[in-house]
Amino acid sequence: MVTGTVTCIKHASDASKDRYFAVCVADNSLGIQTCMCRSTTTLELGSVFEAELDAGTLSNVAYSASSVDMAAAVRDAVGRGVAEKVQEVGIPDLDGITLAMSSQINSAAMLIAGKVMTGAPVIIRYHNDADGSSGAYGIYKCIQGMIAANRLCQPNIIWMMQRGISYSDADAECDLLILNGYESAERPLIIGIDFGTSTDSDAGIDRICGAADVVWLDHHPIEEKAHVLNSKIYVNPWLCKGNSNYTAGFLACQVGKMLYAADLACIEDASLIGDNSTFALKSACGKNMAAMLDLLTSDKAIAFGSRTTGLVPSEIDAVVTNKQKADELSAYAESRMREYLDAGQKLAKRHGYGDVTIYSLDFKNLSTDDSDVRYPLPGRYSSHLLNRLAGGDSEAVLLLYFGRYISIRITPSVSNEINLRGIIREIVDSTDYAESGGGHNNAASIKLKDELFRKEVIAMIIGGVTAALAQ
Ligand SMILES: [Mn+2]
Repeated sequence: MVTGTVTCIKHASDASKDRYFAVCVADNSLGIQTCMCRSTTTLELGSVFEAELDAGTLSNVAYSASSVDMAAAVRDAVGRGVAEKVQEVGIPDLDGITLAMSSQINSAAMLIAGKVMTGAPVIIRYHNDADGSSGAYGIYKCIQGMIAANRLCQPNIIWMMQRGISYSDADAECDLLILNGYESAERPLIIGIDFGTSTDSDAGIDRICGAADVVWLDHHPIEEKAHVLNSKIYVNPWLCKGNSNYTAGFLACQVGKMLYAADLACIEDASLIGDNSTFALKSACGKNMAAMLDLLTSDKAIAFGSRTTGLVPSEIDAVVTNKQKADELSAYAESRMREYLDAGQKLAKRHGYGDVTIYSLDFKNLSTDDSDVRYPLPGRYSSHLLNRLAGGDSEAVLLLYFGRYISIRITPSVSNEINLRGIIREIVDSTDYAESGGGHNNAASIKLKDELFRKEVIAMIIGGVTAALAQ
């Protein structure tokens, strides 16, 4: 016999099927236990009941006169379950930024724990690169650890890989449709990992804020008027004496470890490697993980045979914990990347400027016979190609273009001399054929309304870069 409170109801998409209830069971021996239970008896949100709970199904349900203060029970469980202090990883400059953000990291973890424990719907969106997906995978491992340690059942978490670095009006509409399937005592939660702090997300954020709490874990330079800054919890190293080198995936891992102290060292390093961070340790396991995440997020069909749905962390876990499959995929990724880098090195055009070499390349010239395979993807390939072209310590700029997109990569020492985001902002504001643009100071992109304008825009970027270098 259990006593519980209905804290979330999930409506089955087929009305003839049973409704599902997330139930917080308060019991002296179990503490707080959240379960998605099936019940043939209709229960109301907030009602307190007694019932038999067997294999996820409630039977002999009876409303209970005893009142369970679920809010207090959740506060108590969250308070006991979430660590108070952030963990250090042993890289002093990186740890210093984590410590500076520790109160926000703790607040984010407390909020997530409360939602997870009461079964409220949580939508976690993450950028589809090694950084964003390592953040999702890190949080996933910690939530799984927390569930096991606290004997919770599977919470209502929806994982969504995000193409691009903004939260659009259409994204908000999609999330609202998902949330419509739930009634929950706690407000639903949307978590954004690694997709920018720009006004491009304003419409989506404005729309979702009325229905859900938002936690935003980012490391992109901040556009001051971006509405996402008003999220329930907004965390960004740029606000705490850090910069883009402190990656969003690494940040998400720090939030995760407050929920459960999983060993995320390889995942954290993969996040730093994926975004070319100066903090990257480049450990063997980190490099493997980064290459694997790059491959899986580029084209999940390579590992799973189909790409009809986005990649989710449980799929990442299934691959990385299967040594044979992981080795096979690593070897494939490495040889294919090498082939593309060899070709890119040969075909890139050079525009010398003093000590700095500016390279440009049309990604189309690299495509091979099996053009159905989406690995490597151009944006991420451009980072690898710049590393190859610059070969260690030389200074270089790379413009890689593909269709309407131009991806710009700059080696760290030169990026301090060039206000890349300023150049892009100027082009977007002063022309009517650049649709959008942004990113980091050493890695950014610009999207045109039509490929026709590409030549002109490339000339404008090279003009802006050389003008900055001449100063
Ligand atoms: Mn990132």
